[in-house]
Amino acid sequence: MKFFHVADLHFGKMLYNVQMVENDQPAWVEEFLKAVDRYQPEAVVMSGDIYDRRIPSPEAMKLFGHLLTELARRDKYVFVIPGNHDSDIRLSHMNELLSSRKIYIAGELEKELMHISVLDGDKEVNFWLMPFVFPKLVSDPRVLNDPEISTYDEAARALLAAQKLDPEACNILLAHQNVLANGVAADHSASESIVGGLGEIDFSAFDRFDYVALGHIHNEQPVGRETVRYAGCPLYYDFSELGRCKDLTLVTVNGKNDISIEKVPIPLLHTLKQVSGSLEEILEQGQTIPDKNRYYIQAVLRDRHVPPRAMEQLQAVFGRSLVNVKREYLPTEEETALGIKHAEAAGLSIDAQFAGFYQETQEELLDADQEELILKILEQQLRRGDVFAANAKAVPADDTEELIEMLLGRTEESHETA
Ligand SMILES: [Mn+2]
Repeated sequence: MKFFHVADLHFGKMLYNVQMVENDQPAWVEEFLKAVDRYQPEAVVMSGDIYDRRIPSPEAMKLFGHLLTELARRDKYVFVIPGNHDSDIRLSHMNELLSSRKIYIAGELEKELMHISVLDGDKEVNFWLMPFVFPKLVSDPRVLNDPEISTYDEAARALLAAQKLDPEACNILLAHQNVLANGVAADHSASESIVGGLGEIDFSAFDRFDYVALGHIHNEQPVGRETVRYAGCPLYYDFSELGRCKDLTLVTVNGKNDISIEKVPIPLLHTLKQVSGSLEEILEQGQTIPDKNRYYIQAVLRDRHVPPRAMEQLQAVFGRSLVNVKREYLPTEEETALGIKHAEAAGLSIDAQFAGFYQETQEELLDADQEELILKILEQQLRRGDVFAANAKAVPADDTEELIEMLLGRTEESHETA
């Protein structure tokens, strides 16, 4: 039997100000369905992060609904697990109904993982659906009731050990975790919002499975062995993915010890392009790029001082393809010796640095209220004159509380690992 392994669809994700769900993601879905028609797999496996956020936008939900409907129309098995960006219940609440159409969506974690047996000739291929797990979830009385479990690795091993696998059958696992091989971390993209070193599980935890369809890391790659692998996110979600392969992963199960992996190209509406140099150099490069609307372009400005009207000039040349302008002034050795910090040298104000940091870690922009609060805190600090002091003191307690309250109120629904 054959199946497509996809992961980290992140329906509803934005690439800077571009709403991917308006063009790129629906275009990907149509191309994916074409590939399904062409390669005729029996199943499609989706290893988490279906949506970009726990409360998905209506457009993102419509798109996922369309994808499932079209796969059901083609009578395919569909196996889905929630990732750390998904709400397990929102994703799976119609599972019972959908399973009558061969669509299986794992929801809240239970001791016995959802598993589905598919007959391939006279052999059984079993799909095991492990939702995104973290230690507290697994050690909970309702799951393993084992307070000793404290790491992700322990949690995954204990949970998987509790499953009654048929060793004669071919066992496929869906998982959405940070998997590494013998201490070597997988190659990350910057679009994952994964805190380095957090949640690590060694690939040997999956030794009993013949193929492990992973999600979470956005760069496609095997981890430890060819048959433990990340499918990668289907589209370019960050400029750090420049040049990365976005081909589909097609898995063929010939037998328990005979699994082959094939990469299937899929056309994308846009690929990425980065242009860098001084403003003058970038504008010159811009003239030579044909068909700019096939790209999302990032301009990396390396001028010491940005010339006036730089943005206007860039937009005139690159048009709507320009999605981001980054300043990357590399300080001279002398400047470094003088202790001028990179960000300061690039001329970013502290609030802009914070906004950038927030956007990077939370995958959303500061709203007006938050921006105001940050400015207020900075203003107070400035009045105290210690923002730039080497031993800058803590933010005043009142503001800290207000900030924490606001962030908590806002991130109550946000995912587990940031
Ligand atoms: Mn993801």
